[in-house]
Amino acid sequence: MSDQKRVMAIHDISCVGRCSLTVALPIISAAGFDCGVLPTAVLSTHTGGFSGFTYRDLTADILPIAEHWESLGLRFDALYSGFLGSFEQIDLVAGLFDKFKARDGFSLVDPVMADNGKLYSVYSPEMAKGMAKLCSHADIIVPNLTEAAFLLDEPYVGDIYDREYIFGLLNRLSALGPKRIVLTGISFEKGKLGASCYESETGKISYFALDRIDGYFHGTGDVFGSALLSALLRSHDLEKALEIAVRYTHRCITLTVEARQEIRYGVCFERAIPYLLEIL
Ligand code: PXL
Repeated sequence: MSDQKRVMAIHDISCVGRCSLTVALPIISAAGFDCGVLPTAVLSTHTGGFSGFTYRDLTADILPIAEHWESLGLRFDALYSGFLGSFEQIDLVAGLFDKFKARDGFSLVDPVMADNGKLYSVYSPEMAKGMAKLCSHADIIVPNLTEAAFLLDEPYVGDIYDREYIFGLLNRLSALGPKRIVLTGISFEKGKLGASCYESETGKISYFALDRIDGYFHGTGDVFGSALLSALLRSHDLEKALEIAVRYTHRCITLTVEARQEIRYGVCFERAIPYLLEIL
C-alpha cells in the first residue's frame, strides 16, 4: 500500500469561475495528496454572477463509476463532497461514503446550497432537507450560517448573533450526526471574520478570525474546505486545521483584491499556494 493519502472530491465542474473541482483538486494535490474527482455536474460557469450558464447533470454516471471502483477495491482516506447535481445524488453520495471510506478515513460534507440568507437559484427547499440527511452520514460538516439555518429549518439571523447563539447552533448541528462541525463566516468582533468549530467527543469549541476584507468573494467556501481537509490529512487537530484554512482563505482574498480581479471569477488561490504549504 502507498503511504500517500488518497482523497475523493465530489463536486461539480464549473468550467470557469474558480470554485468546486477547479479549486479542490489543485489545492488538495498541492498539499501532497492523491486527489481523485467525481464530477456531479458540468456547468459552463458557476451559478453566482453569470446568467445563461449550461448545466449537465451527471447523476446517471455515479453508480457505474462506483461499481468500477468497487471492482478495483478502492478506499479513500477522505471523501469530500460539495455542490451536488441533483436531489438523487444525496443518497448516492451517502452510499459512496459507506462503501469507500478507508478504516481511519473521514467524510467531509460542505452542504453547498445557500449563502446570504438565500438558496442558490438551482436548488429547491427540498434540497435543504436532503442535505441535512447527507450531513447525518458525515464525520465533518462545513456549513456557512445560511446553510446551517436551512439544515436545521431555523430562521437565518443575518449578522445579528452572539457567542451563545453560535454555540447552540454548533450543538444542534452535531445532533444531526456529525462529530465535528465547522461553521464558516463567523464574527464575534467588529471588523473580524473567521470560523468556529465544535467537537462532540471533547465538547471543545474554538474560534479563529482575521481582519474582515469588505466584499463578497466567490468560491471561498471551496478554498476554505479544501485547505481544512488538507490540514486534517496532515494530522493537524480540528482547531489548528480551522486556523490554517482561515489564514489561507484570507490570504487568497487579499491577493485577489491586490490583483483587482473581477469578483465573479473567484479568488487568486493559486498565488497563495506557497503560503498554504508553509503553514501546513
Ligand atoms: O462555490 C460553491 C458553488 C459550487 N458550484 C456551483 C456554484 C457554487 C456557488 O454558487 O454555483 C455550480
